[in-house]
Formats: sequence, C-alpha cells, structure tokens
Amino acid sequence: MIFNEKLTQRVEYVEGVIDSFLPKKDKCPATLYASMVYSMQAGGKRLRPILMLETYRMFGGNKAVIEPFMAAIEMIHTSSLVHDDLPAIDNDELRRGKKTTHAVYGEAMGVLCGDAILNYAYETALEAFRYNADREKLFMAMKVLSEKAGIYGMLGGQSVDVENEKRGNLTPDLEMLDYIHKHKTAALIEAPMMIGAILGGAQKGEIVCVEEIAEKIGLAFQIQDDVLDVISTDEELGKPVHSDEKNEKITYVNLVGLEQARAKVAALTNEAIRLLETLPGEKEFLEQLLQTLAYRKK
Ligand code: GRG
Repeated sequence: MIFNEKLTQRVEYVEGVIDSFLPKKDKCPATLYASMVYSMQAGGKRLRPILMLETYRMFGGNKAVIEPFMAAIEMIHTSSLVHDDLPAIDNDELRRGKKTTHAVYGEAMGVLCGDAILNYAYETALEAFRYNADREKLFMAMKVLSEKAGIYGMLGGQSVDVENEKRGNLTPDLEMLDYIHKHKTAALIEAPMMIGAILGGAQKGEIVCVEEIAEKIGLAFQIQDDVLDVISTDEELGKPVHSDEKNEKITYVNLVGLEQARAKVAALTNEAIRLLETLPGEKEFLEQLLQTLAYRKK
C-alpha cells in the first residue's frame, strides 16, 4: 500500500474514534452541542492522534485504551484553534476551508465552545481509566496531556505569542520565537507522541527521546506553517494567508528569510528522523509522515 492510502486509512480510523467520543446530544444544550460537533467535524489533518497512534504501535501497543487519548488530543487542539480564531486573537473567519466557529455561532458561543471542547477533552481522556490498563501509566499520560496543553506548554507559549503581536512591548528575536514555537506548537506534538510511548510501554529513556523527537517535529511544523502563510493561497491552505502580516506578527520567515526558514525545517526533520531510528519498532510510516510534513502544502 502506498503512503497516501495508509494515511487515508489512518485519518478515517481517527475520525471514527473522534465521532465515538462526541458529547451526548440529549444531555447538552442544543447550540453548544452543535458548535462542538461543527468544530470537531470540520476536517483537518488529524495529525496529533495519528502521531499518538503510530508512536503507540511502534512500542508494541495494540489496545483500545489509546482511543480516548486520541480523541482528547484532537479536542484540545481543536479548542485551541477555535479560540485562536476569535476576534480577540487572530480574528479569522476561515479555517480548514470552512467558516470558523465564531463566524457561524457568534463570538460568545465561540468562547464557550472552545471552553466546552477543552473541558470535554479531559472528560474523554478520563474514560481510559475504565479500561483494564496500568493505572500508573494512565496517570502519567493524563499528566503529560494536561501539562503540555497548559501554562507550561501550549497556553504559556500562546500568551507570549499574543504579546509578540502588534510589535508591542517585546522585541522578538530567534530566542523568543523558539520559546513561542516550543510551547505554543511543539508541546502539542510532544504530548501525543509521549502518551503513545507511555501507554505503549516505552522505557523512561525512550520517552525522553520521543519528547526530543517531537519537539523537533513541532518546531519544524510551526516554521513550515509560517512559510505557508507567506507562499500559499487561501484556497490551498483552507484559511487566510498573510495572517501573520495582518497581525504584525514576527515569524521565523521575516527574521531569517524564506530560504533559511525552509532549510531549518529540513534540518529539524532530518534530526528527528535520525533520532527516531535509534528507537525500536516498526517506523516506516512515521518516517514517511515526517518527510511529508516538512514539504506539506497545507
Ligand atoms: C485550549 C489550553 C488551550 C489554550 C488555547 C489559543 C491558544 C490557547 C492556543 C493557540 C495555539 C495555536 C493555534 C498554535 C498553532 C499551532 C498550529 C500550527 C496549528 C495548526 O495545526 P494543523 O495544521 O491544523 O495541524 P489542522 O487544521 O490540520 O488540524
């Protein structure tokens, strides 16, 4: 089977898992429910659950206990996008080729929908404790999930990124951008891969190695995101390009230029693949996925 077929197969599986964990319609206020389902079913690459699944499989994991965490990580990611698109942050009306949540349901419901999906993500992840699995590993996985999304991870990085906007009182340099990228973006790549490793039975040193690999992938992913914001089109990307320029945001591209930014994406990806090769298990698909991400168009 060629790579694209394997990827489609995984996306379909992930979407089935996400659907199976969506909130109960009869128990949730109708508009909140509709906005949550709209946001979760708007498409997207489903990258984070796929990375979790592949890392889990690489360490020999083959049980359904990974599924609540796969759904939860995509919920946390989606909630961050819903909030990122709000008028108070990026003020974008298009995402994944569709109207953003607040553009459809209004700003107040957009705020609540992001909150609701975030809270529901933890309700979903906790479902994993119903499975017959090692409690200590489940606790570690919950800790990684919550910390990488929170003030020491994505939320912390986003708060510095907000100050980076409009060239406010901070003077962005590569060190600061690195901090933003490591936290805002890489933390939410580290979480799924580390959870896959933990639940798959990886040793402590292997989990640390996975975290390092994921950080490199996350940095490369964000730099490529900034590159695409400059060179792509609204149609191809499914969201407005030149968003960083609109928000007067300093990015890797305008600090080092397009060519150096692209070279950095390639270098980080190669470093991640070299490290991945030191780990045991089947990783052909994961390696191909990392290569594809480095040269992705959306
Ligand atoms: C929810 C705890 C919590 C905090 C929210 C608003 C915010 C704080 C964080 C925003 C983080 C953010 C938008 C980072 C950018 C990461 C990024 C490049 C996202 C795009 O990911 P893709 O390309 O999106 O995987 P798809 O649409 O394919 O899923």
